[in-house]
Amino acid sequence: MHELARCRQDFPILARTVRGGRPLVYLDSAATTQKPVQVLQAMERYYREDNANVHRAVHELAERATQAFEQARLRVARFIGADDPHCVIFVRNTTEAINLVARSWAQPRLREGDEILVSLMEHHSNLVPWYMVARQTGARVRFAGLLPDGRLDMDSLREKLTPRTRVVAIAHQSNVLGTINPVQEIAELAHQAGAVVVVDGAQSVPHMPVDVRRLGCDFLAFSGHKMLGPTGIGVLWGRRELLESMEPLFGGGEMIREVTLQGATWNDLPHRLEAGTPAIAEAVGLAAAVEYLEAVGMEAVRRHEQELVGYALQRLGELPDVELYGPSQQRGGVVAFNVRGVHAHDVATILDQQGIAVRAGHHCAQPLMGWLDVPATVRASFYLYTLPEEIEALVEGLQAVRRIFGTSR
Ligand code: C6P
Repeated sequence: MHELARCRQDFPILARTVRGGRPLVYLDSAATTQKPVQVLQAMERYYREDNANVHRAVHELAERATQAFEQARLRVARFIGADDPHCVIFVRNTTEAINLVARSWAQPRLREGDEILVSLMEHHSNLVPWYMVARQTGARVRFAGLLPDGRLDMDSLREKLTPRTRVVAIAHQSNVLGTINPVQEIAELAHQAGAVVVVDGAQSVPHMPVDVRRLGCDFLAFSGHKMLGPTGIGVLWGRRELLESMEPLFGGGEMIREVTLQGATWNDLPHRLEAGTPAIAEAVGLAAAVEYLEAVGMEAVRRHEQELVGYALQRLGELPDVELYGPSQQRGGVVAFNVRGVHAHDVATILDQQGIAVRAGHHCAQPLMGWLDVPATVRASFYLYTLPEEIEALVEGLQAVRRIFGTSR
């Protein structure tokens, strides 16, 4: 259980106190993770020593900045098993990555009557962009259903997958239920039906080994800030032929080959999809985060979270008024729950008074809340620096909630 406990000292923020001197218990890593000193130092060093714009000038700093930026691309590509670093497109976050696919790949290709298949557990970032495409093209968004325990209903997915399905867009791991979806199998089915597979890896790439060759998907989207990196940088990986066929969404500097009085032609990948000055220091920070994760080992990260989530489900399951959501197996380090008779926001507020940071609300997954038939849930989410003692603190915090609201029997 304590295999990764030594990591904690790398995260200065975890040593701070909150709410008048209480130790911080940070259980909101699915929203954003904390950053180790290695990432903070890499970014500071970049700004102190190498800062310049990339791909533009010949001076030494420009060369160093360009090299650091492209090294970051290489490192990220290797991390997800991508052979070609040019197929790693730096964007701001998962949301931007999925919107880029929706607008640049899907929108020009889809027609009235075409179908986009998503699941009932999608984050709005993997739903709203598809609604937007549907609105523009007359295509229809369809939903694969869930089994009562919160796993994806594969029969429902097979049933909804038709010759009209052009896109299957699916979360690798739910940010609420923690469910890990069988993306490899889904990709095979989708490809047999002739659809393109977009994987929302926001909650999987940070928490388990992910290899795009093994997944068999066509696009993978994820965010740096959810994997120890800074905000402002995310990744869209795509198959080369698909990325090359995409009309750029943004025009401007760096994405062009030539601009004349008559028009413009586009640069090669990845630049054609990265208009303007990119998030250079953030890419450097993301590379340091990847280096950190690789040193710990993604198998070890996954193991640690499996242990934590098992422990959390057991301990929270012992509280009579707590209703837990999501499957017991094949889930990541996320536990969503409600305390019967108490609104999720009240639970989160009382926990916060004790220094425990959780998220409460619909978690940008309103269709899923509808399926659960609740307005909101509380969510505790873990990472490599989370300790079992913090789960104990959560249990104690929930006992205080039950005392305050008189739910304890
Ligand atoms: N979920 C959460 O607290 P961005 O905001 O673009 O970095 O990530 C969007 C996103 C997409 N898909 C999934 C499965 C996600 O969990 C998220 C972000 C955070 O659950 C913030 S809403």
